[in-house]
Amino acid sequence: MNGLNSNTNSLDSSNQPVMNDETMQNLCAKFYEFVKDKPALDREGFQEVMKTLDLKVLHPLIVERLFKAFDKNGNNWVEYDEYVFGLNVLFWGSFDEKVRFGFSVYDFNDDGLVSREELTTMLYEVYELLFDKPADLDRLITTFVDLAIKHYDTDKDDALNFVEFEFAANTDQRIANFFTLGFATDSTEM
Ligand SMILES: [Ca+2]
Ligand SMILES: [Ca+2]
Ligand SMILES: [Ca+2]
Repeated sequence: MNGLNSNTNSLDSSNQPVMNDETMQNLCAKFYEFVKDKPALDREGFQEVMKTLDLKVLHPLIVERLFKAFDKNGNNWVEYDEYVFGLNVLFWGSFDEKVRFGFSVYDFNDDGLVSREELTTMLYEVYELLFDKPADLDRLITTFVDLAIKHYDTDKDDALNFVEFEFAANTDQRIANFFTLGFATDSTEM
């Protein structure tokens, strides 16, 4: 894997999670297997679901952030409708829906901004979700974050609000890949 090069202009976009109709139907059918005897999916069950997807490395923070993004009513359970909705957004949502979903994953203190720290922390996790870990990951992430803030933080608060985040994803294919956790690249909407 090439990953980010020194000027972050040639992000290789392979290794996105793969999903087809059959996998999606299986996942929907298996909801109650993952739920077991509980009322809905808890974090443990949700992690089991995520393990069935073709993702490289799933760090606990990513699982937690995805769980939060799926749990739209915030009751700490992922119910069937949230589960199907979340999977549909991830795999068949419009590009905009995936960016919005990605923003909710990255903004982990839910203050409506993706801070430099949040961006850095999430990029480490997302990088390993999508790519093999290069030796110089620290440098790649630092460079990427610096460039993303420099180019897209238009109001200069050292953070990306949703408009800035969305604009970055719409403008730069590499950023789109990261901001949508790799789920947008297969989209027919692109
Ligand atoms: Ca819920
Ligand atoms: Ca935030
Ligand atoms: Ca900003």
